[in-house]
Amino acid sequence: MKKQPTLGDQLRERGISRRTFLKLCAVATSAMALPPAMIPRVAKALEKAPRPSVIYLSFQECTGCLESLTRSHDPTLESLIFNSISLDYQETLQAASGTAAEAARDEAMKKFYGKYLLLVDGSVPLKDNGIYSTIAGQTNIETLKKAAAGAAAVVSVGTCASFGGIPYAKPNPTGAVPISDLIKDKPVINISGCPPIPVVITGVLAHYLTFGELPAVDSLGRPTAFFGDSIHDRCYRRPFYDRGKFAESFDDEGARNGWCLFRLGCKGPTTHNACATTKWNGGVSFPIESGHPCLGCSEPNFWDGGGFYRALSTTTAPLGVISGAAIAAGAAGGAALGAAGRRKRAVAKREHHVVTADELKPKKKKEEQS
Ligand code: FSX
Repeated sequence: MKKQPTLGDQLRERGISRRTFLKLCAVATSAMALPPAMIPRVAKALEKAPRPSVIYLSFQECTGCLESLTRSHDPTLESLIFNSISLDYQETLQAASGTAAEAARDEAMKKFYGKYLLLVDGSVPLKDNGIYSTIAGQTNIETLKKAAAGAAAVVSVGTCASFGGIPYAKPNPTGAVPISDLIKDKPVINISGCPPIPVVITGVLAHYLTFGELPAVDSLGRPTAFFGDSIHDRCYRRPFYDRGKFAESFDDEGARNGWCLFRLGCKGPTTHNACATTKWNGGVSFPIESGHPCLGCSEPNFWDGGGFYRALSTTTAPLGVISGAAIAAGAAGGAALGAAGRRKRAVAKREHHVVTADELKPKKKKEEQS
């Protein structure tokens, strides 16, 4: 039987030098959020890695996820991924159309049965037997179940595929559900975000290429390397929050001084993603750095989670009370998060609960209370 060429064989065939290969490995290592000491191990694993077949399906979505992936801000990593996988079906990118496209997908599914990686973006409509989204006469439910049956693992790309996203928002007219509601017998990883961060998608793919398995995930099935911290945890405006300095409108002194956007509705404290560290557009910036609050697009129910410009805490207490508390906390010399608040935040971070500013505010010292 003919030996399948490894990734190393293929890169050599394309004239990629050892030096360039090691550079690619360094980029992939950093994209996987691994320390530089891992570069030799990554190089060894990638050298021997087989070239996996990837089938990419799109259901109820806006194509923002694919736009994001193809604009990965690291062209080196993007080319590594696209050179290293065999992208056997992707409706938007493939040259084939009509029957030929479906035939190519069926062929790849047959040839690599049990081995291909299935990427899916968009949610799946269940209402009225799934008639609200069909491709080539097949409902999304049928297409997904058929493709997932032969997949080694499934990657839900974007919030629609991970948690339902926009189609799932009330009143959810198509009965949309996320992929993990339908696929129970395969590993499913969620790369949420509307759209997801390109380097997070490529980082997960690089991990799969290197180690032949999906990376470790959090309680919502997201890779912990990228979703382990909240935006608030890593936000460069965090010191202003801790000192109780908030922008009150988009054009006030606070906004001009780059103060915390919490009172303008920032969902950073309850949102887990890597925007504050990887940033967007080649590491240029991210929404908060551009002066806009985080919308919380990588969390479940983000459309139905309250107004984008309403402060998180207003659901549990009047804004004035919260602001007063936060400002009082700031006056306490930057130690806004008391021990109880820190404990609460640590538990919330671990379990991804929603924590309001009320719960984070420091408890009054005993002598102050008496
Ligand atoms: Fe959803 Fe993606 Fe938002 Fe759009 O494919 S996560 S609507 S960016 O395109 O699915």
